[in-house]
Amino acid sequence: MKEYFKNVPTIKYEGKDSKNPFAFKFYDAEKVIMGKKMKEHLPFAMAWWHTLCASGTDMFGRDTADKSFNTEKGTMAHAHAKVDAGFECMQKLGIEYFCFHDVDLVPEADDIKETNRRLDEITDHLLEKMKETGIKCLWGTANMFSNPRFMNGAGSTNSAEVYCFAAAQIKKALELTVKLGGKGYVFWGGREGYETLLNTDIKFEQENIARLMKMAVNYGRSIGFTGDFYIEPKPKEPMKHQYDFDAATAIGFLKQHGLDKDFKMNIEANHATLAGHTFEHELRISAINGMLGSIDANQGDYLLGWDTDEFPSDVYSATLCMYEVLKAGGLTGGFNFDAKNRRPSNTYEDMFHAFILGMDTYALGLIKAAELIEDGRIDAFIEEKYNSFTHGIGKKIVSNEATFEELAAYAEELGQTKEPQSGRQEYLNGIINSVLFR
Ligand code: XLS
Ligand code: NI
Ligand code: NI
Repeated sequence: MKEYFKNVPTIKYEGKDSKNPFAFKFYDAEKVIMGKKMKEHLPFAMAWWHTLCASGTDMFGRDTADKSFNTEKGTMAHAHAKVDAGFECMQKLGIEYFCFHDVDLVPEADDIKETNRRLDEITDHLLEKMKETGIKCLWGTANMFSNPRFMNGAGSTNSAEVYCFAAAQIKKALELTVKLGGKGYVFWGGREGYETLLNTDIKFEQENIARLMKMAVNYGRSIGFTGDFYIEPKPKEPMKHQYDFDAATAIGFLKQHGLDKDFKMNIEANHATLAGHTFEHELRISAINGMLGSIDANQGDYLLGWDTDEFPSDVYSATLCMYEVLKAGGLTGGFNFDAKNRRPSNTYEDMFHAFILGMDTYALGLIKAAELIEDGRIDAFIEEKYNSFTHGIGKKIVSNEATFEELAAYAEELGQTKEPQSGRQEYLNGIINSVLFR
């Protein structure tokens, strides 16, 4: 068996004092936290597209990283080499899942029938490697944004013909997800949105997207897909207005169209901040609606207005994320590193440094979030804050027994409220720091 990353050993946990660039400092897969192993709390996934396809090309320059894996790019030999390289990468890191778009796996042919044949061939290879290694599929998806035919959208397209190609791609991607035993199926609305109302019928487009999703659910269930469908909200890029702006918007859409029983959210950190929210806000909104499914673990750059898809290094953010995840009782999905190296970090070694950074950041986030929960001061503060609703008139309100007349009479009797209670934000921020940096 060919080894692609010869300079990189199997990555092991060595503890926080280790200076070995190829060791975990915090991610200790077997360590038990709040009754569960770290690797169970953190089912990490490798994103096929960033790890095995993206090579540093941007709007201003071509590839800086070599992802040819000693083959000619755009061939099936290359597609097969990516499978072997991808599994070597995951095995060396102890990553147990991967995520894919259809066209990450094989070069797209001119005829969809040939593309599908290639997909059958490559997924046979994938299945073999999965059996051999125990590595699993977290989720699959169809790329309905790269091909020029989708320039006006996929589910939101003006062309019935293009709509059929979108359906055909989803149908195939669902079949592949079932074949690979994927836990989820993602809809990220790459071109589902618009640039100007002057050429757009939003209502029509959104109804057509819902139709496509309904057909996908029906078909998926009919071929034995029992996992979750996910919407991955994003406010903009590539479109100026993306329909799945944020979790609240996507959840509203799903409820409106009766899709909420089959769908959950796949929340991406960088998309959250692009929407003007914190990552933890998006997680909380999903969780309180029973729709926290999976996470695209990355981070953005607050100085830049686009999806930079950086590997997570911000422990503060990872802690607040894991706080939400632990409080929600964990994810049904996992943590997909939808993240890529910076363009000048162009070697294989950099690839591994990036994953080590990301996995250590989430491990630290998990450790610290568990400590915050055990500390209990935040929970205690929130409980105390809403205390007035646990008895008397407050209790009547939340048990839906109060009337407007009664509440108004209560207010009139008091004449004036007591001093408003402090929100104590600075005190609470201090607690986070004291737990993070002890
Ligand atoms: C792009 C999205 C994409 C999805 C999968 O911004 O994050 O990578 O995760 O289509
Ligand atoms: Ni993204
Ligand atoms: Ni993503």
